[in-house]
Amino acid sequence: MTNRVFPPGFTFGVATSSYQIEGAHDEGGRGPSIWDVFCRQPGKVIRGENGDVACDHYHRWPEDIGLLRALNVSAYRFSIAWPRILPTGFETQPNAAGLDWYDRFVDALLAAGITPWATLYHWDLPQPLQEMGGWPDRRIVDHFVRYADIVSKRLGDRVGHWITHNEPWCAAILGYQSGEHAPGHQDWPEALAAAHHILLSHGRAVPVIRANSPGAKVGITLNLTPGYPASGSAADRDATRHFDGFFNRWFLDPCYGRPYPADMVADYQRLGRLPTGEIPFEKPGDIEAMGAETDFLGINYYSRAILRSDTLPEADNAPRLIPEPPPVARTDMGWEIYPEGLRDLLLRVSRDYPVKDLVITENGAAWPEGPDAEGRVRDDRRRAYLHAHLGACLDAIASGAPLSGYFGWSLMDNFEWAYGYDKRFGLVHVDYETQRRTLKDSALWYAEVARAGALLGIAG
Ligand code: IFM
Repeated sequence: MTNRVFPPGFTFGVATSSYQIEGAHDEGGRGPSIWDVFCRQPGKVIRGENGDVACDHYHRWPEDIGLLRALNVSAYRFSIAWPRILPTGFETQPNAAGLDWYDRFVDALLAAGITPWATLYHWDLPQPLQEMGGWPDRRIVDHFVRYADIVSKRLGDRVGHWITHNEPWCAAILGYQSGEHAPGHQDWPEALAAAHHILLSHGRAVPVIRANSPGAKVGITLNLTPGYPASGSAADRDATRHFDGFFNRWFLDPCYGRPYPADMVADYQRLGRLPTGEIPFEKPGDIEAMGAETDFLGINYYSRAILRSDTLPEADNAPRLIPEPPPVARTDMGWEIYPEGLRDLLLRVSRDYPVKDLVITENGAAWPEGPDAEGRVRDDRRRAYLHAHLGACLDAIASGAPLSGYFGWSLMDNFEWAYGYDKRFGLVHVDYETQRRTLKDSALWYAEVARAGALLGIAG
């Protein structure tokens, strides 16, 4: 049993992103993003839902800052909508109304005693930049750096924590390979080029942000998923190696100045995802630029993967040591609940990479509970999920991981991308008809944890 008290100064926060909560899609001079366009294509998002209104945070932000205060969080992670700042991406002058909105918002957070953590890119690319070619086109790097420069110049005197990108794996792979996310392409070479340009734009933006925001902490957020072989067979171990390379190392290695993992380059060449020979999108100096020194690594953790080889018939493989997890141990997303994976991941990243500081920038679970007859939201499963994962954080800290903060996903129910409004990740329930917000039981419990700086029990 490890100490159940968090280290002094540990950051307790909650997180959101612009497209998922803001709404006001055509107000304040905002231009269309790839998500506005994607949502309007039939069959891409459940029931054709979109972020036009979402949680109407653009108008209701004072009330939402009240929610943050009720949660006792010391930090709030939000993202800036690129098309509010540069509506087409190509303007020479930024959109004043867009910058003003975030300026006021940051001032109000600070006045409420809440530290702003700003993410520059959480997937809402201005649509005209996609028409130029989007993330697979190398010119996007300069566009992102210019956008990062504009925003950090304006807010850098007050925002001291910057995250360049949220989950490059999702933006590249879901956006350009599986097509589940905007812009909905299905093309491996595009996806790998997109990943490269996202990571390069991160590395190039880091010194620009530092110059505009002296003393700021700058980092990137990766979604990492630890893989476990289903058995000790060579085939399952190899499947796990490949999964880890695809999901984790392809992104972690360049962020720490290492070339793309050689085993994965070979796999991608063998699978026809990369041509043989030189990596076509990588230019001299890119790896050094991508490895720009950061102050922290943001990790989003939700679940693990259990890998069973598909190169062997089941009967020829070794017996499973890790059985398929039962359906009951999953969230509404179908993701296995596996808090030990968070501890393992934190320790593995601290061992394998020269990280100075780790922050869980997202962790949470979707379940559908809404207010009962008394107006109370009894979301015991979410509370238990948070309790177990915060416990895993404490275990990792006790074993030496340099973890300094935890942001629950999400402040409130919101637009869950291709799942629309079906999946509710919020600590605060949102009634989308009335926009009424209700703190769930998990929020009331998390507020006490944040106040005490200790992992309180969940009985009762
Ligand atoms: O809602 C998303 C978020 O935008 C990025 N990370 C995962 C969350 C849950 O799917």
